[in-house]
Amino acid sequence: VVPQGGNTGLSGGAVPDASGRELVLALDRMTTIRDIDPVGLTVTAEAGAILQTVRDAAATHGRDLPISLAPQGSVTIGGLVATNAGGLDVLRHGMTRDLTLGLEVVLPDGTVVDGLRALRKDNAGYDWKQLFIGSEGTLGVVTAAVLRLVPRPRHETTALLGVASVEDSLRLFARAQDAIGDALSGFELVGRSAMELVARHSGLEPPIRASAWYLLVQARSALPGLREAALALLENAFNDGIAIDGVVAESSDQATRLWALRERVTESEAAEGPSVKHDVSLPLRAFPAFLAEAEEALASASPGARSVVFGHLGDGNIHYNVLLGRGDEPRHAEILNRTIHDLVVRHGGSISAEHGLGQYRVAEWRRLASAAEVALCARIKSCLDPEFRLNPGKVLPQPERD
Ligand code: 2HG
Ligand code: ZN
Repeated sequence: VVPQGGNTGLSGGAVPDASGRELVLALDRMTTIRDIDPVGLTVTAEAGAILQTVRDAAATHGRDLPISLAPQGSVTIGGLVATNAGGLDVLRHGMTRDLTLGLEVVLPDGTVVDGLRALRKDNAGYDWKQLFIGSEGTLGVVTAAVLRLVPRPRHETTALLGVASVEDSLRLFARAQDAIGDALSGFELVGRSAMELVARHSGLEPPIRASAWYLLVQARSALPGLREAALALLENAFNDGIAIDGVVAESSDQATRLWALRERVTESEAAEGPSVKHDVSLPLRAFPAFLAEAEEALASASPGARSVVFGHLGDGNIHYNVLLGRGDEPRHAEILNRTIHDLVVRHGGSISAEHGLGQYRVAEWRRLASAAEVALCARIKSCLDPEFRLNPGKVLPQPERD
């Protein structure tokens, strides 16, 4: 049984195999928003409810569910929880796990476990819901969730900056933390090649000078003064030679246009051709060395391949995607994939920051994770789903079938 949400995942976690023995379990008729508590700041919604719909419903109370993903018109609550989705609001509000207060789950044996408690403090027993968040439908089917809401921030500012190096990007991140403090809500990176794809396939150009790297810096708060803080950040960065060029949005329309430069990378990359995706996280200080080594490895593995680098630098998560060169074969993609992942592990990182293992990363995780970690996960699986009824072959390799 393969549970499926909005079908927007990038790791094949909701895709059945072609054996003819797998059933897709669509939850798209469970769309009820069962409750919104604008004072207690919670929403209780069923698995098939669409993220955009839930955000719109929360907005009528002046509240927001702070999860932003480009395909939010298709993404479902069940899919968000099952994959512990990240997105563009993680810097401030964490991943879906950090927003999940309660779950209703159906176990592989049919037991319905009702843990839909809208409580911030609940230390009664094991916190079992954590097992299902990010389990990619392999341990149980999430049918409803209680998620945290936040007050909708009244003030918001977005800046786009051009910088010459990743080192300078990290310097700027430290400065933005100092200048903007808790209001810093986004720190995203787009490399030159990714920006060029957005121009070519989406027709959008950054309104600043061409740079090796672009940074989108966002601040949100109930209190005013953000624009002034962003302008001061920019000015100091120019004066100290850290930023090459930059602009602070003057209206929410302009901010939306700046964010489109970031949000449309994935579709522009797809329009360019097939790519190998690497969704990696690293300690921030490891990024300069990792990127330099990855570019070297890329050049020797396949001279025609091009990297498309972008992502959530403030969260320590970038998408190091590679467009294959003409004449590259599947074996080139495989070698590249391994080489990049080896580098990630050497620098203390993870080969899946926010996209999960699904089916595409299972073998790589098995190759690189410690035997003890894999065995522990296998024990959890066999305890809850000994017959591999749920989403076989995802996260953990599927045992041989008769
Ligand atoms: C994003 O950050 C998504 O835009 C998609 O996680 C990343 O296309 C990708 O590799
Ligand atoms: Zn991402």
